[in-house]
Amino acid sequence: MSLKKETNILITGGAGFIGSHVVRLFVESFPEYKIINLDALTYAGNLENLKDIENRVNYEFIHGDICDTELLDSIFTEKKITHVVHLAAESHVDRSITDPLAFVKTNVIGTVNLLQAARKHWKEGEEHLFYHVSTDEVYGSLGDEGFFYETTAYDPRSPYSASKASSDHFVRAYHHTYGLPIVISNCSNNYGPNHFPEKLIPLMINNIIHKKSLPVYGEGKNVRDWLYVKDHAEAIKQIFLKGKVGETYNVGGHNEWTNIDLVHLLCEIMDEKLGREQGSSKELITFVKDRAGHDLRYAIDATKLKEEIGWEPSLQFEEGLSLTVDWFLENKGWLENVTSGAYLDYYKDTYES
Ligand code: NAD
Ligand code: TDX
Repeated sequence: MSLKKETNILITGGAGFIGSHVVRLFVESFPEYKIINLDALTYAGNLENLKDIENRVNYEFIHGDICDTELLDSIFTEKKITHVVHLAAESHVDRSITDPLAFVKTNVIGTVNLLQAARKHWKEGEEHLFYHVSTDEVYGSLGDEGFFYETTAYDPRSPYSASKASSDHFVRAYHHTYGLPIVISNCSNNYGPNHFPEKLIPLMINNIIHKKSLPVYGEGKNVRDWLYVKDHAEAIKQIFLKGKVGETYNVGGHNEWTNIDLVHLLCEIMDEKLGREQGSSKELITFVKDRAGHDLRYAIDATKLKEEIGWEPSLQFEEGLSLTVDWFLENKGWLENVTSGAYLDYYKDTYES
């Protein structure tokens, strides 16, 4: 895609984990384009994540909800939005089990609201793109072998993945029915700086720091395919620039770990970095009740992305994990801010006995 001068990119969910890395990369990569970040600042949104770029001339933040159709209409009109990179979502599987409707609201209805705004404001023949960022969880759960391909049939099993699958279907439906120029990517588990400490890796880092128990669901044998968040952001940029309209691209790290092996590795890295006796953090591991409907294994085949776009992960997992632990140890204030207030209330009700 060749971008014209008048390019105004609306990034939704830009104050969240992945969104903040995408916003930063786009602001720095495209100084001639305007980057507008729309975020409702839910518990997961945090403007601290973007402190370093908040005063850039090509960046603007709008505090608002993708469920607010009037706001979307005014943003498309006033900011002359030409492209959308849509990341705003409720993103935590465990929360979707306790409150599925919140996921329907933002992930399904919010996405359709954005599609409607794009459909209303964009005319045929103009240069536009609606880029929808999605997850590998839409494909369901794998056994011990095999991979998710772009052609794998959807089989979502949690309220979260069902809501993301639904949003993917709506995005494709708007392409087929109304000719909206869209692209979708489905990515595996991300990790890295600014990851909210409700997800496995940052939760374990936070608990190791505070010598709290490390809750491993079931027997810890579930497998996830981990990708460093900056590699995902780079994939999104490359797909934004070179992806074919109407296509789907899988993004993954070719980096499968059982949860228990991953937690062991994290304990070893942190014992070393914190100057603790090797093995002391592993003693904090506690096997707890399994997640309801817990998907066994995710693994992405990202060959299409490599062959057609030329993207590959840049970091080895041990290196990425070490960088991530360093970031959390250097940003204890960030961790303390996000683990106060509502976070504590949520965890009191959910995990702590
Ligand atoms: P996150 O929970 O860290 O951030 C979500 C952001 O969206 C927050 O800033 C939040 O304030 C904002 N938001 C939520 N509801 C909103 C609403 N109604 N209106 C406007 N903003 C709203 O999520 P994340 O992990 O950064 O995930 C970003 C996207 O990437 C999601 O669409 C998710 O499904 C997808 N994804 C995530 C992963 C992962 O491993 N985290 C992997 C693949 C795909
Ligand atoms: O305390 C925990 N103990 C534990 O054993 C937590 C929080 C998780 N787990 C397990 C469940 C999963 O098998 O670790 C694995 C990873 O869990 P999460 O970090 O919650 O991620 P997951 O459920 O795999 O979903 C993530 O990847 C795909 C993101 O949260 C989604 O937004 C993304 O789409």
